[in-house]
Amino acid sequence: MGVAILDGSTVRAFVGDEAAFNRSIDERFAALDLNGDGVLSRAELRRALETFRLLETHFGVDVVTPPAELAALYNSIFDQFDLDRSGTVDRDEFRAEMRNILLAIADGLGDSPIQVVLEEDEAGSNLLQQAVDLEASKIAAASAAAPPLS
Ligand SMILES: [Ca+2]
Repeated sequence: MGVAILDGSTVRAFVGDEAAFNRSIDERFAALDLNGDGVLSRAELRRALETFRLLETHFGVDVVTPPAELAALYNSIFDQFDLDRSGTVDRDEFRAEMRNILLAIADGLGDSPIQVVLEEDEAGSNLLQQAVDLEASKIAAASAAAPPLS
């Protein structure tokens, strides 16, 4: 767990780095596909959303959502992922919707940096944490390549 400064460009750069983004999303997908059939069921996706804690928390602040409302939210989110209405979410659908979600988060953040508390989940791969790490590694690489401006 740590604290990071995050704005929309951090998240957008992460989504825009297709190799890093797809690797991260594919790892997440594999971890969520509990029965290994190559697609996410409604229950598997719900578990995923609970892991992300996007609905229960708003940037680290716990909010209470009534269970019936949560169930409706999870159903509508599943329908958003399941683009071809097959009843399951495949890897491409998962990548596409995760990209949309992260870009929506980026738009929400805009240019105003916020301080966020990042918690390591069991996979050690919090997506916002990865966005921060990717930016930090690029800054480190850039400052190693050129002397700092002063
Ligand atoms: Ca599955």
